[in-house]
Amino acid sequence: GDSVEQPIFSRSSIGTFFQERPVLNNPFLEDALLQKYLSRHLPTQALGTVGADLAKFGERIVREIDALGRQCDENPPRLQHYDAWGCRVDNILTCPAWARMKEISAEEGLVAAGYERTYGEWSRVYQMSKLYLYSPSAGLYTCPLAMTDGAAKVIESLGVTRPVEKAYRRLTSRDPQQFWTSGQWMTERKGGSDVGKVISTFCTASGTETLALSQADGIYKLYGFKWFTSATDSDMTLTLGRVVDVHGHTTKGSKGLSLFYAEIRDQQGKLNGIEVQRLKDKLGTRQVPTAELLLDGLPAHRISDEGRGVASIANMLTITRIHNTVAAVAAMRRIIQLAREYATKRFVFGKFLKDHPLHVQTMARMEVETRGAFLLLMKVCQLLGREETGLASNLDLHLLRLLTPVAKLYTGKQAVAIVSEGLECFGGQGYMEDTGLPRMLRDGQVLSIWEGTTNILSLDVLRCLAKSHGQTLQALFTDVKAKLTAASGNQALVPSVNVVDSALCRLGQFVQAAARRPPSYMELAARDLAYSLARIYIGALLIDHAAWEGASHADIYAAQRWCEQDLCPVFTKDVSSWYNLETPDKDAALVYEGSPL
Ligand code: UCC
Ligand code: FAD
Repeated sequence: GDSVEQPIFSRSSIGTFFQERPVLNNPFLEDALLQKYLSRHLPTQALGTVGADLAKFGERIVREIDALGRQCDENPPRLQHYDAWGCRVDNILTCPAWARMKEISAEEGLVAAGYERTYGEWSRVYQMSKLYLYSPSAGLYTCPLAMTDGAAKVIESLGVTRPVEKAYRRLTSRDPQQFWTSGQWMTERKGGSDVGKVISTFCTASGTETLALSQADGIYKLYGFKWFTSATDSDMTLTLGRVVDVHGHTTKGSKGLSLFYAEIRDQQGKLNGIEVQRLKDKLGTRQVPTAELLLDGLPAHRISDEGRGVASIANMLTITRIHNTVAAVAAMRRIIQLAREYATKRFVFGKFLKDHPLHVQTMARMEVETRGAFLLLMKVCQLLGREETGLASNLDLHLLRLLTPVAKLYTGKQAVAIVSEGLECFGGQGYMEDTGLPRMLRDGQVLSIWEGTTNILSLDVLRCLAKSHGQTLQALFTDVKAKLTAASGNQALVPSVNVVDSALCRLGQFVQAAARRPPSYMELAARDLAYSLARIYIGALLIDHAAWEGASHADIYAAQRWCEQDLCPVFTKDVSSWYNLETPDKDAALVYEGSPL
């Protein structure tokens, strides 16, 4: 046996082995797919500057930003209700790292880049690529940035005129002294998903109860209670309220909602008719202050036509849902980046983790999911960029509308699964808070809840299919078909092309059959339909990427592996028994068995 000369576990001696920790390297330089995507799509002149900027930013993330993100996590915001002299102040106190993130966001143009449009139709791809590198190190500063971007988009679409001209300039500024962030206050106690409808025998008032009282000078004062308001330390907000007419009446339902712009603090820095009830005690996203607010005469400008609140804020939802997708895909990519690095250092059963085929298979499965999600994200960003530079075809516009909720709902769920698997790649250490890893899972869980839950977004998919009378779906079919046709000459991809083609065909048959059923049928199918669209479209994107001349064997392999899974869940289940009229009762009986209800 081994001869032991000196005891290594005694008194202050705690052993000689310490596991090498995972190290974060430049996330841009280690992201083969992002680099390949940019070299394939960006015009040559843009590629040089964009690539250099992303490489430099990647370095800044490693050197400076990642540590700031950790500090935001370790020093969550606090609410100070009263000052030392007993005056009510409702100060939300954030840490210096959070303030620094605001400066960095301005300096790096993390919102501005989307509006400067330096790279034409590729400007959104550039901006979102930057946010994608930033997100896992950002200490959730991406949350206010998402809403800031959304607010700028709403203002741009409604017109950059008084009273929101100044706000637009500040939201899109690169000057840290000028830069503003915005909130998005939609949710009230009666409804987050349902901000407007709620008209039933159980409930007479509508989801949003905030009242907007018109003032002599043309502005309004808002009275209400906002149940969730994130990044409440923002400078301004967009919010919904119900205008009270001269007779003291409001219009019920969504048709009574208008969109308002409000500045949160006055010239002296005091809250403008707002009381902060409390900060939320959250599972994750603890870096971000999320508050409950009493609006007690908040001065606000109505910026939509009366009753067009929901439709007007929809532009904000599109942008924040894309940011949500960025956050989801970025979390997946980061956990894989760290896990594969760790696998070169952790030595078990006589070899490094990277030499255990079963462990590598686990990471390969995560990688395939992440690649698919990444290509879907980039497609949506590309479409947004085309729309904003007037280059979008009708097909592009339909695809943007459809793929935005599809990407948000699909990647939100994927992120939780992949990050959870990713934590396991570190064994017990993946569960230890001070590694910084568990935070990723806690923060990931919100991605399927805020900005529209999975079911709400599945219903949004149905809404846009219905509103376009099938044209949106047709656009997706046309685009998938074109990608498959272009790739069909590549022998290695033929089986994958056939699988996606037949899934698309089944989806078409399903939708045709569903059109002859009552609407309740489609409602029950909504989530499976959204998943089918996501999986089929991602399959087409992976194939399209793999068929590109610059693609690697790994790109081809990723496409093949994706296509091994069930791409069309809506069809492969016994649909006639799953989505029919008896199902809700059977589901309810199953769920409520044993419950007193
Ligand atoms: O959660 C929040 C902030 C979290 C912090 C920020 C994180 C950002 C990500 C960061 C990553 C790190 S803010 C709260 C978010 N809340 C939601 O997402 C609400 C979820 N609920 C829905 O989306 C519902 O579908 C509603 C509220 C939109 C449903 O309302 P209605 O009143 O039932 O809607 P209608 O009647 O169907 O539609 C009203 C109008 C229609 O237009 P018109 O009147 O012209 O026919 C719709 O076509 O709004 C239009 N519309 C849309 N248009 C509705 N949804 C959309 C859409 N998605 N795109 C375009
Ligand atoms: P509910 O609508 O009560 O949903 C409960 C469940 O019912 C969900 O599973 C949902 O999918 C399902 N469901 C609801 N309706 C249907 C339907 N028609 N068919 C099938 N299933 C359905 N909001 C803001 O406005 N601003 C913010 O800054 C903000 N920040 C947030 C921060 C955090 C950390 C969190 C967790 C939430 C935040 N929210 C914010 C609120 C968030 O947007 C809502 O909580 C979310 O949209 C869900 O709304 P709800 O809570 O009313 O859930």
